[in-house]
Amino acid sequence: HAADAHRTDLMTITRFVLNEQSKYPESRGDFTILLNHIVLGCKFVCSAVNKAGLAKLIGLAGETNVQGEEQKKLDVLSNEVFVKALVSSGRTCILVSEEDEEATFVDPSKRGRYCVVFDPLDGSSNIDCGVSIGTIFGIYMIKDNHEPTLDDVLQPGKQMLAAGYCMYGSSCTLVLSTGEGVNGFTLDPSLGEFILTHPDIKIPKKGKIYSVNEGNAKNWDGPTAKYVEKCKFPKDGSSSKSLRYIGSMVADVHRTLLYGGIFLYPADKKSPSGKLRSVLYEVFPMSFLMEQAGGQAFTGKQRALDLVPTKIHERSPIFLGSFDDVEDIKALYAAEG
Ligand code: AHM
Ligand code: MG
Repeated sequence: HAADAHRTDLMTITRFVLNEQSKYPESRGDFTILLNHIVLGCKFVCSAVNKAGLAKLIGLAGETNVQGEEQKKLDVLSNEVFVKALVSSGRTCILVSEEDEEATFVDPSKRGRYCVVFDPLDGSSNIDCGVSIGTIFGIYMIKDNHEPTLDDVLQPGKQMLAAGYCMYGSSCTLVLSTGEGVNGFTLDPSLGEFILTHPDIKIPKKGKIYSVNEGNAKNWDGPTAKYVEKCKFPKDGSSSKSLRYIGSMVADVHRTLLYGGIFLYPADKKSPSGKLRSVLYEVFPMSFLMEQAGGQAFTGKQRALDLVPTKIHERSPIFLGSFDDVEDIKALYAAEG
């Protein structure tokens, strides 16, 4: 059809969220405004990431610019962009960023009821070789009009109102859940708008891919080692799984969500609370999305979203993905006792 050549009824992310929020009569548009500011941050970072290679080529990175200021590293720049966008939304009260040791308490004059936890640019060590990187975020709301404290963000992931990530890859994709399923939007660079391209994402019940840094195998615990062995040498006659590991959590989780399978960042004998993944701004948002898409997320001990963090930069092992695949690793940990 000629008419199909130009889609004229575009579902932008703003329109989508406005529609969703209008189901709640008490909604005053605050969430939509907050989300618009997050989207702005994502567009800014997308544009900066796309220019990163060029900046290097013309000798900007790490050097001083015309104003005599040192060129900011992209992760530092991204953090500043998100902090400013979130504060200026007038809808936030507490911000927790991977880049900042302390939480930011928003000035009372600009305060709202949302708390945002985020990793502004995850996987930034991948920038120089052009591998996909991303922003991850989770959103809580403080209960009543009390003075915000850290306890408002030290909440289990199941209390999140919304979570999402933006992947800066071959295209710029924003995946979002407000607790009613998962939807994916792709940035149309010519419009500067995120358009709904992946409505109601459901993760396959079982997948054919496992994703883990196998270089750490010597430090794995029994259940993880057994699970990966089973992926490679299944004893039940099923075919072995493929290994895919990008080393960029957003990209590895995005593939897992769309194609199915399992992503593992297991415990490590050498550093039991060592690198692992951050609870607030990595484990919780990704687990929230997985569950909303019909998958599961497990820490090795419990449902990931039940974890109660005791500090803002707390870390945890994580196993997430297709329902049946996570079920298998849960069984191995249960057998261990
Ligand atoms: P970063 O926080 O230093 O940017 O690293 C985060 C990245 C994640 O995106 C990815 O899942 C993980 O580090 C990979 O870690 P490893 O190199 O241990 O496999
Ligand atoms: Mg990170």
